[in-house]
Amino acid sequence: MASAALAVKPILELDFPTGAIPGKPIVLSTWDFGLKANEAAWKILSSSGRALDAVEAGVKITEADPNERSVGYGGRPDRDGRVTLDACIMDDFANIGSVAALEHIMHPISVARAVMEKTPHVMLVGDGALSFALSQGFKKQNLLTEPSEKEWKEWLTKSEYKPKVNIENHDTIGMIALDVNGNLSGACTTSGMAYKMHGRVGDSPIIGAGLYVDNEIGAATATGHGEEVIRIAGSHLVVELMRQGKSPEKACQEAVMRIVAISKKRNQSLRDIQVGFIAINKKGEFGSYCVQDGFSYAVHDAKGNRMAKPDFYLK
Ligand code: SD4
Repeated sequence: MASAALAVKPILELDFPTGAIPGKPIVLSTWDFGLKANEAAWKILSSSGRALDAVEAGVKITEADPNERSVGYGGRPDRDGRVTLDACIMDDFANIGSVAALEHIMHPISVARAVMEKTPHVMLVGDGALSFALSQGFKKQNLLTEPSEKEWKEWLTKSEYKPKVNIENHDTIGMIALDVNGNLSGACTTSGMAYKMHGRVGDSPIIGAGLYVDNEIGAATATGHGEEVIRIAGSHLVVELMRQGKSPEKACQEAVMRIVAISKKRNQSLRDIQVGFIAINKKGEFGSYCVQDGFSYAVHDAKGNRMAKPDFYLK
């Protein structure tokens, strides 16, 4: 019996990197650009790397892609034609770093990580964030691409700020990962809502709103209308709901239901709002929920890299 069992290659060795158990490692990220980003993160996770390194490497792919008219380079500008970027990162030791309204830098997530690792602070904004980035060797670049500039000029003819659900607010990559050692980290990066007021900051660089990680419990990140996510301290809420025993999906759903309840109180039309949360817990279970149809996320685990569609409130 014993020798026959030994002859069979253990399933863990077949399907998972050394030391891994089912559910670990795993990486989740928002929207379909998450698929490419997950590939980069998976390279690190599947060779037993840290979740922190994986999420940074993952979202950098989206930041550098000029065809993603949403995150980093090529992102839609604010109403003054300026591409201003928000990003934050959080690791398993509750180390945090963030930048907001940062201009001219291709990889705000790496600047956020430098804030986390090299300064006594957790958040730098605007010119201060730019000066810090330059002092760290990041290069100043023009991030406004021709197609984004053209669209902005067309927008200017009416100058109506009514972000189109799932399009102009399809602006963020949030990524959360659990590594083979069972440690969690997350990253979130965006050019924010298209045609926002100059200086507007969304949820994405705000720890607790756009991203939260508690290495004992789980991690969550958000996409969509940042104002609504901030109003409920969304990602922190999702993690706290998981702490209370909710599954990742139920936790995301309950957070969305807060947004629903608040929007009713504030007489806000829910049809004009999209918010999606994604979450993983410490066991590697994952889930998501959003206000309305149109949001999807990418999951990469030992079974491969694929898109998943969450359930939503507005049917
Ligand atoms: C923001 N939450 O700046 C971001 C935008 C976004 O999908 O996520 N869009 O409010």
